[in-house]
Amino acid sequence: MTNRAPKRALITGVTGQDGSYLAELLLSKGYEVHGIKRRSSSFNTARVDHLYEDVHEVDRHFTLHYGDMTDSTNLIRLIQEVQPDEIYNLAAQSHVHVSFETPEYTANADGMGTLRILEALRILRMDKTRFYQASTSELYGKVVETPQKETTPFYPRSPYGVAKLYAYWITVNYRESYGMHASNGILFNHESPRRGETFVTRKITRAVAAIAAGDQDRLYLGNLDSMRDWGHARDYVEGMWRILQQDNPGDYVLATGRTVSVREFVDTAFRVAGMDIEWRGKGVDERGYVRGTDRCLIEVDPRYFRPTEVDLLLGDPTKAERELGWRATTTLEEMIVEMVNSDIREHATNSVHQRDKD
Ligand code: NDP
Ligand code: GDR
Repeated sequence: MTNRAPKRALITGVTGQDGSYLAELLLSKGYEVHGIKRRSSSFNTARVDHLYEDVHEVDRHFTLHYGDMTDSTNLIRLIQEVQPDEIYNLAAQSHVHVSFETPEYTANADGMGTLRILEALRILRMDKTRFYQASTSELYGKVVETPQKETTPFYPRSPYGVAKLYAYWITVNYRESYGMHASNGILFNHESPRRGETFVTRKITRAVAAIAAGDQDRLYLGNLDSMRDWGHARDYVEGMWRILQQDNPGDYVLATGRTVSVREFVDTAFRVAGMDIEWRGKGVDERGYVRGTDRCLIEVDPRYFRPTEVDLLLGDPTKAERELGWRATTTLEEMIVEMVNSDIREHATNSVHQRDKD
């Protein structure tokens, strides 16, 4: 029997929600995993600290390198040094609302950053390396067709969506121009206890924990009517890996096929902690009360509205089911229970107070 060398993967954005779950998955499959982390004035590796291996260990499976999507020289050198079999490009300024405040940086990191990696592979003539691009349901933006599938026309509605549109097409173009194994995963929203604190799901579950503990009075939210197709990040990183195991590259929607409003997410999350929400009022005056009382827990704050909104996302994962054998297995309710319970535990240990967050 021959001992094959382990596959080597490079993950950009390894310190993020998806990067941490993907690193765990690849390590469990015997990969040697390399991740790119940004220099920061404070620690930014909390999500992968449990995977850390001492730099002095000889046979290491998990290695972090400093890098940035805005620095081509760094990306070219790292790709040359690591010689990965697979690259997962997850790094991005990923907050839609923030992208209206930092449009140029978002274009640079999310759009040009993708080009930099593809171009590095071309310059280095690494035509065997497979490339995964973290594309997004934000490409669909304004509703043209539901459910949204691989053939649905794109109409992004934010600087983030537009930057990711460039990244999507440059990935397709390098595949077609140079025969690269370059694929897009068009992933619908996916969450987890590791979700960034300013995305709406985590903002809600953290607030539930703080309100339940008596440390917060009210949760301020923006558009309660937005509809999202929410899955669990753990399921979605499995789909990313499957996309790169295909003989041929391609573009795949990963979604649950179910959509609910922000309001319904709030209802379920508060119910998990034993609070039943009753909605009164309309538009910006809508409020959420503890049922049958005058105790107001949720208020709309227009500062969280976006200049242009994505009203409805609902994905059709048929192609991924058929070709990848992939399916989202965690239900929304299971995920909300996991997130709320995790935040209740975290709140008890940190007693961190939730305040006005984006
Ligand atoms: P996160 O925001 O949790 O993680 C983003 C990662 O990118 C972090 O590791 C962050 O580093 C890193 N990063 C940001 N800017 C740079 C930069 N200039 N150079 C190097 N690294 C950088 O995102 P998710 O894990 O949720 O998402 C992963 C990818 O998938 C993103 O590209 C996102 O746009 C995309 N996506 C996400 C979906 C979701 O629902 N989660 C759905 C569809 C697509 P740091 O930790 O230092 O901030
Ligand atoms: P999204 O996620 O924009 O879909 O992008 P987010 O959780 O930020 O917003 C979802 C919806 O909730 C509405 N909303 C609020 N959003 C935030 N952040 N804060 C609030 O207080 C609030 N109130 C209501 C938003 O208007 C929106 O309609 C996520 C990111 O992970 C992207 O990187 C990814 O590409 C897409 O999902 C798919």
